[in-house]
Amino acid sequence: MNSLYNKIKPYLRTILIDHLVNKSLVIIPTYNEKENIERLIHTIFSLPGHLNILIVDDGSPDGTAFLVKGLQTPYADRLFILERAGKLGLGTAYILGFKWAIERQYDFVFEMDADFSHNPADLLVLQQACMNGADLVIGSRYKSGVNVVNWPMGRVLMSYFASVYVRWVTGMKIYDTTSGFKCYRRKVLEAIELDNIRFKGYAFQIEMKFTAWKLGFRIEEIPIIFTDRSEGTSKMSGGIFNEALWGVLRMKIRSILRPYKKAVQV
Ligand SMILES: Nc1nc2c(ncn2[C@@H]2O[C@H](COP(=O)(O)OP(=O)(O)O)[C@@H](O)[C@H]2O)c(=O)[nH]1
Ligand SMILES: [Mg+2]
Repeated sequence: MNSLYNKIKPYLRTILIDHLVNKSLVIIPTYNEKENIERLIHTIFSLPGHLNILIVDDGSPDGTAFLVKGLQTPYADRLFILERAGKLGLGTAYILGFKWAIERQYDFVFEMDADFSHNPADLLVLQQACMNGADLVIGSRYKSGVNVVNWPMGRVLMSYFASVYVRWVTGMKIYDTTSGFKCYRRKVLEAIELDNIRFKGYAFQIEMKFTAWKLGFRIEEIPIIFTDRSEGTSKMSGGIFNEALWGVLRMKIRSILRPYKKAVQV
């Protein structure tokens, strides 16, 4: 808790002031995260400021949604949950969450995993970068070296070279193109045609960044340390990797045939 405090200390004053005027929502998609979800919710709510949380659970058989609903009494009006009947994928879970956030006029909207791979204290670092003027802030594993802890070497190499490949195909100057730890200003989500976002897994993360970049939004990468989950199991599969491999090429070709209308004048 002490190191958490030291990390957020420099941001404390601005965060407390900004939280009086801004509304922030952390969207967390879950599928079988009973080992992590309660501790994560408590940790986020222990941060300074007034972050709200929206869980999008896909009918987790392990009862994740039940645990979340149990916390809605102590955290009334800060903790929300959307439930879908079955495992429909990360991408559509986020799209549902984004629409929910836009309807309720949240100013800052985060994407975050449920498994503590993303350090909750970094939420404040990402938000601060948004407050300093960025439209989309990415928590980046590859901005300064390779900051991944506890992943097998094969998975690190696959993820790193996937990012290199995406940079090469798309031309985006982003090091961590598949990162799922982000903070959006609402206007970015409003400008993206969410119903046209097609992909579900890692490719969803790429497509959101690519679209924001094509629309001319200001994107910033902040180095973070990503630590593999110590509880529960990964839900990512080979199919999701293939979607990214071929999907990026298709996405690039589509963008040439159907150019994006800039939301931002540069
Ligand atoms: N709602 C929902 N959440 C999902 C789905 N697949 C994965 N998740 C969540 O997405 C986050 C990232 O998944 P994870 O298994 O940790 O992927 P990895 O870190 O790439 O191995 C976690 O919070 C998962 O619970 C899904 O189909 N639906
Ligand atoms: Mg994970």
